[in-house]
Amino acid sequence: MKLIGMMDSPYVRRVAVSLTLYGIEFESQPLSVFSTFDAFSQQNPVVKAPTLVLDDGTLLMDSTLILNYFESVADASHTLLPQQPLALAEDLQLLGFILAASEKAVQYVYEHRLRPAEKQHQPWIERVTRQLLAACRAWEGALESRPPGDKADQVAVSSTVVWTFIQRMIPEVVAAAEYPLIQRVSDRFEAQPAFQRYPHG
Ligand SMILES: N[C@@H](CCC(=O)N[C@@H](CS)C(=O)NCC(=O)O)C(=O)O
Repeated sequence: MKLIGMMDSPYVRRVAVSLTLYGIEFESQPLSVFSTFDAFSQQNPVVKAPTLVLDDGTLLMDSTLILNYFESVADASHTLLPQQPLALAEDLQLLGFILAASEKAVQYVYEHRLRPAEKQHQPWIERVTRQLLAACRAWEGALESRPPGDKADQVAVSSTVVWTFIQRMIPEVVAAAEYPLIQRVSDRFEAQPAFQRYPHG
């Protein structure tokens, strides 16, 4: 099984860390969707990271779809989401905020790094920034009533890798001091072996 994509992507990293926690062996192939576009396209013509190639050649894309598959085949002691419907809905709500923050942060980065300065569209940047900060506020608020326990679950994984991505890429946009709970979760889990095995970058 091969996981294609670089660990500077919060989506690739959430899959790598989650697979490790599920106890699943895989080969990491750190191809870039930008600097190695052609090599990536030979693995997946759509060039989306993460791409996961199962041993029988089945190609899975999108971190949440990949994790859906492994969550459904994981044994009960290794699942990363709750089974009970109310607890599951609460976690999925929180993951929605985290993934929205991730998407908006990636859009912000692409707008600034991939577009020439004269083609950047300020109203779009302001819209994305507003959505990003709204998602971070909701994420911080949700962690207050649902702090992760000692064992890493999907909320802990996604919260940690997305926060590290945001703080490495655009700390000037999302001030860490305003989100102490998210920061605390990230500090705690980044020190754990599954996260250290696949560091950001
Ligand atoms: N919703 C997707 C987002 C994946 C995504 O946007 N990946 C970026 C890398 S961080 C990518 O493939 N960018 C290249 C492109 O979209 O062309 C997921 O959860 O996997």
